[in-house]
Amino acid sequence: MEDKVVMITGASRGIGEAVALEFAKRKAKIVLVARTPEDLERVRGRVLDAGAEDVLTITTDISKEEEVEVMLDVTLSRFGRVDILVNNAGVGYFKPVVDTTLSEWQTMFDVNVTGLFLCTRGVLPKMLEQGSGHIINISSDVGRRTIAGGAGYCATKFAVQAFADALRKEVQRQGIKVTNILPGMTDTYFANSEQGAEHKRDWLKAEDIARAVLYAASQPPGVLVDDITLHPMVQEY
Ligand code: NJP
Repeated sequence: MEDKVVMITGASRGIGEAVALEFAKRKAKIVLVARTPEDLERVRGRVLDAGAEDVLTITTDISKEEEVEVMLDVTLSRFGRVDILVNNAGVGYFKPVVDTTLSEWQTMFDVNVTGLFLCTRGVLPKMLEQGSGHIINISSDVGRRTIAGGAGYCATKFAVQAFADALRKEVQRQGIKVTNILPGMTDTYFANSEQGAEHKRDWLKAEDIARAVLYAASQPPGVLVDDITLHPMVQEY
């Protein structure tokens, strides 16, 4: 990963932080993206300690087109390229449809789908110019199946899967890979929950997802990993 420029959204905690640390250990140049500057600064310190060659933090709400444009301008003026985009930022509200507000519905689509589209569309011209690049989406196991109480969230992740599958067909002949990682229940702060809570003891750890991202990202140029699904042994699937 030396000299590779890896941009990670939702990098201020949870899975995004773990992904950043995995790439840092392999001496990549890392761009950390999220909305909370203090959290990004904390992760920046950890990522530098872990061995990253260089780190850039950019405070960005990925659902806002103008902020994503600035994020890309700043990245390209610093590094001149993007080799890997990890579309990880995501939000979820889990409740029956009848109780789901329009604002919750829209926030899930704005971040999980539109934000992912904006970041992907933003890096593609540079990747096409490079003739190489890798878009890795942190989707969800509920991007291929559904759960009661998660209709809106499932719909966003099904959208991610469809978007990625179609995009892969568009760009794979131009040297660009598209991979979806589909985690099951993972111990993070997701959906305003507590990381390390007792009931999550046997769930996947953020590092488990990060290793899957690394696996996909470290294949030879001719090998394309479409999807990786992971879930904890305790989760019925
Ligand atoms: O969640 P969490 P995870 N613009 O809440 C950022 C998927 N997944 O690590 O902006 C930019 O700890 C937020 O930072 P901040 C899930 O759908 C999870 O578990 O400062 N960034 C934080 O860094 C998601 O796609 C589970 O608030 C924004 C990060 O996103 C991915 O895993 C299961 C943002 C969220 O960290 C990572 O989630 C599954 C915005 N508008 C899929 N909004 C699971 N944990 O069980 C949020 O199947 N962020």
